Amino acid sequence: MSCRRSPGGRPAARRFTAVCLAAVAASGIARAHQAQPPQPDPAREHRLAWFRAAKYGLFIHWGLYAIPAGEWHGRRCPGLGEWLMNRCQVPVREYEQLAARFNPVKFDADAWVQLAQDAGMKYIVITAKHHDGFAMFKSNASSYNVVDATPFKRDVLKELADACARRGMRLGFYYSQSQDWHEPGGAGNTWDFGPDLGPDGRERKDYDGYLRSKAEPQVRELLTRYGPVALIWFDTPRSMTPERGQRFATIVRTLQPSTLIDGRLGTEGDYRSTGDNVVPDAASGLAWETPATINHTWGYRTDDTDWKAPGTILFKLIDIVSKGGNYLLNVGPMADGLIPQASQANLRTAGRWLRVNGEAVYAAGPSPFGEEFGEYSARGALDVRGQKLFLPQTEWRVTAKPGRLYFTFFNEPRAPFAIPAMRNRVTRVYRLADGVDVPFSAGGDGRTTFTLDRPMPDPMATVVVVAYEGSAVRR
Ligand code: FHN
Repeated sequence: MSCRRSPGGRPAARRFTAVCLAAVAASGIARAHQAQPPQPDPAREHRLAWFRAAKYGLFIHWGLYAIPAGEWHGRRCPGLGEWLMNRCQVPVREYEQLAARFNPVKFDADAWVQLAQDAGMKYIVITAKHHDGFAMFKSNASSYNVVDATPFKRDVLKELADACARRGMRLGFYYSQSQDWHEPGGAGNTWDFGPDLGPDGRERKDYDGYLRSKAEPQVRELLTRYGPVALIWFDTPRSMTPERGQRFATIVRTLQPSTLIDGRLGTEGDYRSTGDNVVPDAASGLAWETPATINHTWGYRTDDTDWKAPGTILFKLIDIVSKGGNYLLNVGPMADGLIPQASQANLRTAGRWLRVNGEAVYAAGPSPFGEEFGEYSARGALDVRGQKLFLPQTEWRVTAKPGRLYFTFFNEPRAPFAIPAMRNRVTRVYRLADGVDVPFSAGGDGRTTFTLDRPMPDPMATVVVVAYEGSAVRR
């Protein structure tokens, strides 16, 4: 992936690039394999139309790692649940025995889709194959899959695809194209198969053999057996040269030209993926997405119950939308097929808010202002990456539609609250939730003020709509 500054951006806008790139580096995606920034492309814009409107998606990390759930032979493995095999250096021959125990009899695809709908999410992305190499779908390319290797014998992706089709939910597949710890030629398993690269930096494994015999055929299977695929979410493009990345892109474009490619293939994708849980400090008009955890892991761990509260989820969603991005928020189902109840409850609470206030989110564009995001330290302080320290503000955010601005307050604003200067005449100010007018007055300095009732009608987040003349803000 790569992140590029928006042309002519204000100082805050310039922050998008640095934060994005640093986050990518931190998430283990080598700079050398960042994709080139997408060139203007009408076909891509057409593909992206639904994605830009959707704004909010459900990420699902589910696989064999849900069984150990962070613990191997009584020892807690540090880090992400889905990285257990790597972090505890579990040999393939041991780890693959988990398949014989995978029998999630409580898995109900319709219930998962219902959760996404209740949460107000517009697309789902599920791990078809994560770095452990286990496919959650029937595959002819490898018998290490949920149908052939488990007592469950059900094709999880097929059931989810059917439920999504029934319920009008878009479905995309996460596919770890590069790391595959089950295969001698895949990247990442150094404990069974030795280092990926020799001391001279050259590849030591038959990586292309793995790509051609497993990864590429499996991506073809995903694109031919499950109906329309909204997107393929590639990840950690180690050793993904542009030529290798292009092979995947060609498969996607040939089999399903409307399918989106995320920003982590290793060659140009359709949109930018930030680092995990990273939200840039500024807006961008280019399509982008933040993948994020609802606790601190993607795959289920019994010891991580630190769920983000509904108010936090809503702040992050609206913060991201006000900067032009999408929020792909993850849940980690358990080995029995259920999604932890507490995470469901928080998602549903946020979803109830969205049912009332969704107009401020879905298909909304970024803020025309930017000063509300925060500012650089006036004392010239540096952050941990040695870059100018950005001090974020989290009091309110703005999202936009033609002729309308949506001010979402997360704390009671000053009374009166002065909206940033704009030349358009404000015609009406009202609360989105109940349509009640909010008194406003135009100041001589071009700043309209309004006063919101106290206490704030919805303490979690209250949206005030500012209607104005014209379709775009003039400053
Ligand atoms: O290594 C993976 C990780 O397990 C998880 O899937 C995340 C989701 O964005 N991606 C990688 C790390 O960035």
